[in-house]
Amino acid sequence: MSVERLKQEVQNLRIETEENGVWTITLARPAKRNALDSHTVEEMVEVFSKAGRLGAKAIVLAAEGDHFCAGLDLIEHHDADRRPEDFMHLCLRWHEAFNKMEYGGVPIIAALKGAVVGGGLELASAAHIRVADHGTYFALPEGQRGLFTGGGATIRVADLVGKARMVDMMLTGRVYKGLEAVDVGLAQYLVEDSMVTARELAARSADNLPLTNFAICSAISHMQNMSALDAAYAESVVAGIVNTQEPARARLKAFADKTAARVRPE
Ligand code: 1HE
Repeated sequence: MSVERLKQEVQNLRIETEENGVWTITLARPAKRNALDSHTVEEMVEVFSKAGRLGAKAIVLAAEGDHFCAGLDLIEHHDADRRPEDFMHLCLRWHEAFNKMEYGGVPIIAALKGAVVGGGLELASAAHIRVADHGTYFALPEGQRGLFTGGGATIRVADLVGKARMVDMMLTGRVYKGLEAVDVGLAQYLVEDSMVTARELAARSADNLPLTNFAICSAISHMQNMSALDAAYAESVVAGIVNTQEPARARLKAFADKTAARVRPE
């Protein structure tokens, strides 16, 4: 499968690739506020399974229209009148897509705007960096819709904001935005233009060695799932491989030669 073929295969996502290895994957159902229907979820499984192997060094996850993502396609869900096992299997496909993102080893930077709600927040929380603008707002309206989260919020959103805040968001429909959203951990950046900043962060990430990024964007998440003892062991194994990789030698030499950039506060 080539990148060009993948680009042609998807309908609800748009894929753009740049010379520096940065891909932009755009949710492209703005008329439906980028609500995630089952077809879009399948496209995400496909794209995020293949991006790393097809050369993506970093990914900007963007959205067409005024809103990042309105979550589960409520109209499809209403019309499908699903049985419990149907919805369980659908959730497992959401997990497949979002696990490919979180554990796939390619940095994903979400350029957020407008509504990042319900399953849209579950999607955003599977990215490695979240960039919000001043119009971005976060909520889990499942409680008010008679629903429950099914795309990993109980793990990833709870991880970002803590259990008490997540419960409050679901019980009361509380909406977070602006600096408060950053303070509680829903976004790491609050900027004028989330797309511009996400592209900058992606380009910067793509300059790292791919194996280093793989460890950052896969091993850390895996280690969070382990006991401290096992995580420390796994960390030593990953560091053994990453920290002795051949391409790192030139970077270490540059430091020793005093030609490499120093860490400065500006
Ligand atoms: C949708 C959806 C959707 C919009 N499914 N079609 N998610 C929610 O509860 C969010 C529901 N959506 C909203 O609250 C609002 O639509 C928005 C704040 C996102 C945007 O408002 P607005 O005024 O710009 O748009 P709108 O007029 O509400 O909707 C425009 C169209 O998008 C309209 O379709 P149209 O064919 O009548 O034009 C809407 O039906 C459609 N649309 N949101 C389907 N979500 C794995 S479990 C995950 C659990 C959940 O995610 S629960 C869902 C939570």
